[in-house]
Parts: sequence; structure tokens; C-alpha cells
Amino acid sequence: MIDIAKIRTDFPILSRQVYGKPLVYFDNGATTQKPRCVVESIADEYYSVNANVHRGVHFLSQQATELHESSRETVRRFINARSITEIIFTRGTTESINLLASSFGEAFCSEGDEIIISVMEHHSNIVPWQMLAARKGVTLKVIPMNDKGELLLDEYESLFSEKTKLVSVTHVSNVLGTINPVKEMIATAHAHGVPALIDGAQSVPHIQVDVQDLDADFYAFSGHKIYGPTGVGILYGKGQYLDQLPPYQGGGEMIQTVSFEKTVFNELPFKFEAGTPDYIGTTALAKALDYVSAIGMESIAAYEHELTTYATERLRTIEGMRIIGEAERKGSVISFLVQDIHPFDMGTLLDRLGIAVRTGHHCAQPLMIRLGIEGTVRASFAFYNTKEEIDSMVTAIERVRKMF
Ligand code: 7TS
Repeated sequence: MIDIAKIRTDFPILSRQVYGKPLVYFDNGATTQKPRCVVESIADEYYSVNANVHRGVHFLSQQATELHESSRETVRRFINARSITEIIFTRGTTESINLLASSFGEAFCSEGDEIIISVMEHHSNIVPWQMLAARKGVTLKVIPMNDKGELLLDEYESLFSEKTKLVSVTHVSNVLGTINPVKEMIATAHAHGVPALIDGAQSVPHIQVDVQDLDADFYAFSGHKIYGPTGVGILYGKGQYLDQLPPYQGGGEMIQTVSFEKTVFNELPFKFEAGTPDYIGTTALAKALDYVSAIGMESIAAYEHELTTYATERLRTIEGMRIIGEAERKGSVISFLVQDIHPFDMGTLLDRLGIAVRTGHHCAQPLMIRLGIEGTVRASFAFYNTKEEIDSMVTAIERVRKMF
């Protein structure tokens, strides 16, 4: 059992007010709030350890390097990767996907090759592939979905051809909440001899992810969505692939030797980590992962499921309510529209009542086109949210509805 009252005291921001109303923070899909241990880790490391990593013989540099590299081990353990050499620190999911699109595209893609994505991808898992398409003449194939927001797996299977080089799909949709059957989808890709990248931005914070169990070839996520700091993210990649990929950026750290005639690249994972890494951020991310591990990802998933089920039931009682995304398996995201109230108006008025939700296309414009809508209102929950907060949102939506 999760002790929510106690947990909430770890997140000072949750007790603040906006417009004189208690804050109800339901924009966790965009970013999560930070527990004290994460914020304190940032200050502590700057105050007492700060020195650049990997390059100093002196005490502080060695201590900073140890913290940074032990954070890599914490991440490895958290997603159950085989080796720390398979954990690449990036700025976030977006950079992780761009890294892969650039390096994988360079190594393995040429004119006429195909990449499979899905209709429910975030722009960060669309645009990097479109840029690769423009550079290399690669074609994108898109997995369609049904009206409930579930990917059509038969159609998926039929998209494979001799030319397919990679599948890149999201684990959990940031708009629909759909939890895609990625283990099965990866197995399908492998049956066609194709590797798969999973966008884990919306899954890692909410469900236990085991990259070996999924057999994912690549897996990307962001620190700031899992209670860690902004500016740090992860790209997991199987060593057998990372070994074959060229570096993404050039500079310090990613080299073994440099002369004007020839440069020898560093070993994994440093080959992909040019420049000074956000070592303060990686320590704080490890603190966040330790924090959620102590609560337990299974308890978190169970509690958030309970919250989402409760919210869905309560929202359905509102007249004119339309929930967008009714997949059988859903994470803690609910998108909705009420009557013909514009999402922006709903979001703005809810904000005045202290309720922070997201509105708009959620960086998934192709999905909006598929749904035939401009945008949605989205409430996304974290384990520090409560049923009382959901009640407040439902009451507030009723108030807004009556104004129209
Ligand atoms: N992939 C998915 C599925 C996402 O939801 C997001 C961010 C990203 C990638 C990009 O993550 P970043 O950390 O690199 O920016 N999603 C959202 C959202 O739903 N609202 O704000 C950001």
C-alpha cells in the first residue's frame, strides 16, 4: 500500500496554491514534480562535489565520475539492461531518438528503405525519421489504429517488406493512454529480421520496464517525466547494434585519440557522449529512480490504475463527455472533450480553479488528423495524485460546462 499523505510531503510544490486554490497537478505526462531528494541532490553535488567528470586526476573529479558512473548502473538496474555499456546518457527522449535516427540511418539505411512507425507517435518519433527520409530517400510506413485507439496488428504485420530496416513505436500513447503490446510487436519485427526502438517516455514512469524481457533493441526515455531533473534522458541499445553505429556528435569524451590524420573513437557508451555530460543531472536522476524503486513500480502501477479507473468512471457521469482513447489496456492518461467546448477554453477555466491539465494536440498532430479533432483536454496522473483531486476536477468541469 502506498502512503499518499506521506509521499505528498516529499513534493513541496504539491502544497502550493494557484489563484488562491489548492494546486491539482494533472499534467504529469508533460513533466512530473520532483521529490526533495532529487532537488537536494542537485544542490548537494554542486556545493560539495562539483568537478568535471572522466578527465581529472584530482579528488573531486574522481568523486564526480564515480557518482556519474554509478548512476549509469542505477539506470541499468532499473530497466534491467545487460550492461552499463548499453546505457547512453542523452538530454531526453527527443535527443535519444534523434541520435538513433542519425546514427542508425547513417549505418543501415539507403534509398528505398522503409521504417515503420505508428499513427499515435509523438512528433519526436516522427520528425527525426522524416528528416532521415529527406536525407536518405527512406520511406515511412504508418501502423493504423481502430477507433478505440488500439494499433491494428494485422496491418502492422503486412507493412513489413524486404526493405524494412527498423520499427519505432511508442510504448504508451501520451494522448490516448493506450499501452501498446510492444513485446509482441518486437517479436513480430524480429521474425522479419528487423530491430525495434521503443519510445518509453510515457511508460518508464508508470510501469515496470524490463528491456531484456521485451527484447527491445533500443529503448528511449526522459528523466524529467520520472521525477528526475530536466536535461537528462536515456537511450538504451543492445551492444551488438551500438557497436556498429557511428557516433552522433563529435568532440571531447567520445574519442580515444585524435590527430589531424586520424581519430579513434572511444568505446561504448562514451562513443555517443560527446562533451561534458550533465553529471549533476545524472546523479539526480539516479536519486529519482531509487525513490520510485523504494515505493515499488508495481505498487505505483496498481495505484495509478486505480486512480485512472476512478477518474474514467467519474468523468463518464458528466453530460456531453467524450473520452478520447478507450483501449483495453491504458496507462494513467485520459484525454477528453466536453460538448463542443474548445479544449483551450476548458483548460484555461480549469486552471482558474487550480487544476493544471494540458490542452491541444499534445505534439501528435497526425493522430489528431486521424481522430478528426483539433485537440483534447488531457489529465495525466502520478502516484502522488488522489481521488479527492479527481473529485475536484470533476466538480470544476461541471462548473465550466454550466457556463457554456
Ligand atoms: N515521446 C512521447 C510519447 C512523449 O510523450 C514525449 C513528451 C516525448 C517523446 C518527448 O519527450 P522529451 O522529454 O524529449 O520532450 N510528451 C509531452 C507531452 O505529452 N506533453 O508535453 C510533453
